[in-house]
Amino acid sequence: MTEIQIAKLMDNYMLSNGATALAFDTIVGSGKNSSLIHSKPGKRRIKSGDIVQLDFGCVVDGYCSDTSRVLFIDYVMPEYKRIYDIVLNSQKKCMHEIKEGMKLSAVDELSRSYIKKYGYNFNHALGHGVGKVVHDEPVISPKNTKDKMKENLVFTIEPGIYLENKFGIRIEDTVVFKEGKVIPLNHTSKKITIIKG
Ligand SMILES: [Mn+2]
Repeated sequence: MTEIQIAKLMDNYMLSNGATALAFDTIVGSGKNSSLIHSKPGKRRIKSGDIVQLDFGCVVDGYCSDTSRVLFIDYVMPEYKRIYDIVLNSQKKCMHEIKEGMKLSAVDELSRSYIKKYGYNFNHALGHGVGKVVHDEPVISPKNTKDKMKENLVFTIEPGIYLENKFGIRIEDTVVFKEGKVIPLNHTSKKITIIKG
């Protein structure tokens, strides 16, 4: 299959299961294309050993969702698994350690500092508010020292690692902050997922 075919399958699934619209153009980046943050699905065909980055969201009852996952085709290269675990653990660390009143720059730092420990970084924000528009205020980035974590904030946590011309991995959930806890609003598995090619 090509990246475009995968994107079309996902779009049709969302629109056939209650979504009234897509929240943004679905991203499907396979192989090297996964290293591009806003990879537009193209004609590249999925191959054995590939990594496939998906970033997708839709609109239900006027509100947007935003989720990123990666899939592995047939097997997982050890380097992919190593990077995957760093990204996932940085996201988990952030989810567990967020506290009410924390500056959003500090929220970004929870995840980013974990990734930096391994010698990597990512040149986008850790996340953003989500509502009637998918990229809503506030932004959760090193620059946002003004806004703070507060009750009922709906936002994304989307750390990633991108190795130029090789591959990239981003894991993203839309979550809500409630009574001091981060509650994921999407429940897609984050276990290493291998698809038979
Ligand atoms: Mn996002």
